[in-house]
Amino acid sequence: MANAIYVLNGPNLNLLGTREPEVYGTETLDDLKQRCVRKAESLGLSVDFRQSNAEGELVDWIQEARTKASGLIVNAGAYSHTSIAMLDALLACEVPIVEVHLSNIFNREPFRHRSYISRAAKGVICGLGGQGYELAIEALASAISQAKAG
Ligand code: CA2
Repeated sequence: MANAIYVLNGPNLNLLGTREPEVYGTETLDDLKQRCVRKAESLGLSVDFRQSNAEGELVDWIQEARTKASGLIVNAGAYSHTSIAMLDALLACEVPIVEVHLSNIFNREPFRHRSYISRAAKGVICGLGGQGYELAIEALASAISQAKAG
């Protein structure tokens, strides 16, 4: 897929829209996917949107993105706060990376304040719900076109 942006979602994000709307909003994962597809299309890009509850599968997809994607958006869910394996895979991935969280991880429990994977990200967006994914796509579109120009 030329100019594809991979959007990788981690554990439990398949439950969006079913519980905890005060934290995660009312949009389902499929709603988020539609938002991303529309935003990417408006910028001449395409999106490969995926979710997994398995850390190893997410690592495999990050490795795949190294050669198949022009940019990567990752909401690693709770693995953000635990996974050095995902960090290592992201550090090996030479495409621009934006980390997104629906909730503001800094006004929640202290264990959510640290994300291991932020070290590999060009930028981090949190607390803006689904809009954060759209902003991440805009940021990647700029990074991709700058890389092409340079
Ligand atoms: O705010 C985010 O996007 C998070 O990445 C979501 C993770 C959480 O562990 C991170 O600290 C922050 C949890 C996703 C769980 O999503 C659910 C959605 C609806 C119902 C239950 C869980």
